[in-house]
Amino acid sequence: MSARPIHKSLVDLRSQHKKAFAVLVDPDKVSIPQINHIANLCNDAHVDYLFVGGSLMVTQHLDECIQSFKMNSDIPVILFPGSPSQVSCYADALFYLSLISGRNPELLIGAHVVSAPMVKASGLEVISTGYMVVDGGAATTVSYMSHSAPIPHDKDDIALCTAMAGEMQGKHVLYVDAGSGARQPISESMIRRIASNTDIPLIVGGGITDPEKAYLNCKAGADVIVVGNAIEKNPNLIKEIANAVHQSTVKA
Ligand code: 1GP
Repeated sequence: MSARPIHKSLVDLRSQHKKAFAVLVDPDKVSIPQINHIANLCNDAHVDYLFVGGSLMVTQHLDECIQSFKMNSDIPVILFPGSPSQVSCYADALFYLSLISGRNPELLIGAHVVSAPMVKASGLEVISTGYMVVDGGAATTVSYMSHSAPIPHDKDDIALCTAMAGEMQGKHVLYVDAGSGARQPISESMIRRIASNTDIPLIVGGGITDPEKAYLNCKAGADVIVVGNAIEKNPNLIKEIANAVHQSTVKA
């Protein structure tokens, strides 16, 4: 088996023209019975990844959340941390996020220096991630917390150059995010520009609320679609969006 199985699975998506669906869970917003229910829905829908993370982490049950999910599902769990403290050795991998769209040194390297010993000791698979926040039409938590302006929604060129820089810096993947609950998700034209000019896996999320948008994003070149907020409101969307994402592979 690959020494970095999760990273390999993401790279394989692009080379095999497959699309994946990731459900994002914020431990602050789910109880343990709810996470068990989500695990069952994810299993039924053949969800590809569970992303776990939140901007704040007010509650202390990150480990418990992941352990409960793992007791009910074999779906890989990847940490999507909002802060350096959000590390759990029960996950399979961690997005080591560098906010390359921002100009806050703390989120480019500072927090990484602080968390490096803890991350190393966790034994987690580390996925170096070029994290790009794009204006989603609402003041999202990530923009506020990061003290960074997002990339303007219609500036595909800036997004493309940022993505190219991330790739050339050696990031393993790109995560382009309009922010949780964004009013305007990432445009298909921005996804198309980035996907057709970079070769590393492209993860897209923020404000995706329906299967049609997920499908169109895949067609535009996203390799992984992430949905959190909409699923919190309507867990039945898990199956609908998973089907749309996987269908986009079939009709390549
Ligand atoms: C946010 O990309 C994720 O960081 C998902 O966004 O919660 O709007 O689906 P939503």
